[in-house]
Amino acid sequence: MFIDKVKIYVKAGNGGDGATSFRREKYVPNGGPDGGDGGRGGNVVLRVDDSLNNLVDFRFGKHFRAQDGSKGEPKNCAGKCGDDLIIKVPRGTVVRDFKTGKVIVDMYGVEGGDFILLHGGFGGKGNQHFANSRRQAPAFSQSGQRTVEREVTLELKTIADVGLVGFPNVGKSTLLASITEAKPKIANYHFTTLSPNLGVLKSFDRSCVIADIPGLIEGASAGVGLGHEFLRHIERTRLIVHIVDISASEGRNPITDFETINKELAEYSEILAKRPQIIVLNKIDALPPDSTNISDFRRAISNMPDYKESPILEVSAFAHKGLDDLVKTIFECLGELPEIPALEREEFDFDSRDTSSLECQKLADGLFEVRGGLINELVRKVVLSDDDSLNYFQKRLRNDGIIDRLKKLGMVDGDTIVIGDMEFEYKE
Ligand SMILES: Nc1nc2c(ncn2[C@@H]2O[C@H](COP(=O)(O)OP(=O)(O)OP(=O)(O)O)[C@@H](O)[C@H]2O)c(=O)[nH]1
Ligand SMILES: [Mg+2]
Repeated sequence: MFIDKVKIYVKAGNGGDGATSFRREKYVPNGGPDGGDGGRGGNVVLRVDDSLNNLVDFRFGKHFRAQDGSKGEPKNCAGKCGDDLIIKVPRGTVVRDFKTGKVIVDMYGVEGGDFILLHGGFGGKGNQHFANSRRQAPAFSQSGQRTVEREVTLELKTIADVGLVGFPNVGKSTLLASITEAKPKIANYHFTTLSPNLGVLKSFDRSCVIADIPGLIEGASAGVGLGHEFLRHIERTRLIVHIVDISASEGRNPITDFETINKELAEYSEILAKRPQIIVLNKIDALPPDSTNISDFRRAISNMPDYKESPILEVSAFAHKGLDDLVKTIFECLGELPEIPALEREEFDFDSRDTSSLECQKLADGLFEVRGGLINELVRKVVLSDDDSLNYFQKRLRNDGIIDRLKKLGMVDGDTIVIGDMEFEYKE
């Protein structure tokens, strides 16, 4: 089974809570605070694995959660950090935010092969940090930072230098098998190839990767046949080898075939349609002796401004004719073509540590609730058992516009505000 697009759920680990504890020693009746910090939550890390060429491993396991950090402990012992969760992906994987479709990372361009997709939450501070001259026995500590789950899509865009395109049955797979060590399925019916095949073409000290994809037909862009989804796998190629059955063994006109495929390429992507092409006229062994197909084709191409400079080669993939010239031409063309760059990250906020969402709601008369990352962070940072902090907290509620939003919902003096598992009264 070939899977090249999946949606997965990812969550970095929560930070561990800080500990509240006091030293206990013989002959020391009131030991000072010694609560250790919570551990950091594990990161979600994407790692390139060059032995993978498919996303089939994601078929069942779609939820990925890194380990939470452990709680802090007495005696100033910090909690253990959560383990990172490593997700292995093929090199050509493009990762997008599911909701916006924006690119988070193109693993093709990741140096070293590891990318931190989501960072684990910070550990909370233990009570030892909150002691000062006025407050010698702080009975509170900070909670760890909570992380939220995100949805991302993984999309494989195979990495190859050359892409083979053409109608079904024109001999794409036969050509791949003739010039590389790949052993694709070859048969005399349409859509023999159901998923991309890769082969490495070697000639003296040079080598390149060739991708053979399922055949296209008219209307592929509208989903006819196998559709044009597989063109994703030749998007990164620098060169297209466009194969035509010049013997017209199935009764179609080779010139129209050529135009139809180019039209489908353009429907998929203007950029792909402009990629340089080598035109391969295959099945010359099957041409009737008096056929004018080759000269007709060459004449037609010489009148197509976009293609008249394209090399045209006459071959028989089946009978191994003309293949040396083709291989030579492929390397000559590739020598002049730059690498296709990796996709750039698109600017947008993508973080496991939600510190900005805010939801205000009226639960009942005189009862209002505030939820979301913004308020969670505020609660976490402000130590509520401390009077100074409580004042600061109310000030922040005012400054961040939360009080105004609640007032718009009808809150008045004396009403109750619920935040997480605490409640307090609103005073004008
Ligand atoms: N006579 C002749 N037949 C060929 C040649 N190349 C391929 N064929 C035959 O054409 C048929 C289709 O070949 P494939 O290589 O499977 O064609 P394809 O383009 O990969 O087809 P799909 O995977 O269905 O898109 C097979 O029966 C091949 O033996 C050739 O040069 N000459
Ligand atoms: Mg094939």
